[in-house]
Amino acid sequence: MNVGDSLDLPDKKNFAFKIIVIGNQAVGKTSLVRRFVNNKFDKFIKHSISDNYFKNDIDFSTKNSVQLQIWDFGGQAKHRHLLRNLLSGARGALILIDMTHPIKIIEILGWVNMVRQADMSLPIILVGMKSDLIENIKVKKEEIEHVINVININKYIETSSKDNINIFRVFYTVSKEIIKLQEK
Ligand SMILES: Nc1nc2c(ncn2[C@@H]2O[C@H](COP(=O)(O)OP(=O)(O)O)[C@@H](O)[C@H]2O)c(=O)[nH]1
Ligand SMILES: [Mg+2]
Repeated sequence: MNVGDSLDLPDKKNFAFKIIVIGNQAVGKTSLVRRFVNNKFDKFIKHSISDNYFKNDIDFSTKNSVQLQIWDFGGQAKHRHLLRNLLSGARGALILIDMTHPIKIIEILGWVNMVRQADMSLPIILVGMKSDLIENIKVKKEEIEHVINVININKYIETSSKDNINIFRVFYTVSKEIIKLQEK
C-alpha cells in the first residue's frame, strides 16, 4: 500500500516492525487486523483464544517501506505472562477500546502498564473501535482527553473496521511513531 506520504528518511530504507494488538475480548482486535490485511469484515468471528499472526507491508514513499509483523493477542488481561512473551521484540502496541462501552480508565491503564513494564518507550496508539455504531457510542470526548492527559500514550485514533474508517491510518501512525523514535 502506498499513501504517497514521504517521511524524511535516508535513501532506500526498509523496516520491519513487530506490532502487538491488545485489548479486552470482543473490542475488535481480529476485525481491525483482518480489515487491514485482507480488506474484509465479518459480523461473526470465531473467538480467538490463541494469538494470530499477520504480515502486511506499507510503502511510505517510492524508497521506503515498512513490513509490519502484527500479533493479534488472543489472551485476556489476566494472562499477563503470555503478553510478556509476546511483547518481547515488539516495536509498537495498539491498545483497543470498544466505544460502545463506557470507558474504564483502570482497564486501559492495566494494558498500558503491561506494555510499559516490557519497554518504557514503546510507542502506544489508543484505538477507539466501532465508530460506525453512532447511536451506541458511550465514550465521551472529554473522557478521552482525560485519558490521554493521564496516561502516557502517543496518539488516539477512532476507527470502524466495518466501514473501513481510519484503519490504514492506525498502522501508518504507529509505524511513523516507531521510525521517529529510532531516528532520534
Ligand atoms: N459495527 C461494528 N462491529 C464491529 C467492528 N469491529 C468489530 N466488530 C464486531 O465486534 C465483534 C468482536 O470483534 P472481534 O474482532 O472478534 O474482537 P476481538 O475479540 O477483540 O478479536 C464481532 O462481532 C465483530 O463483527 C466495527 O468496526 N463495527
Ligand atoms: Mg479476536
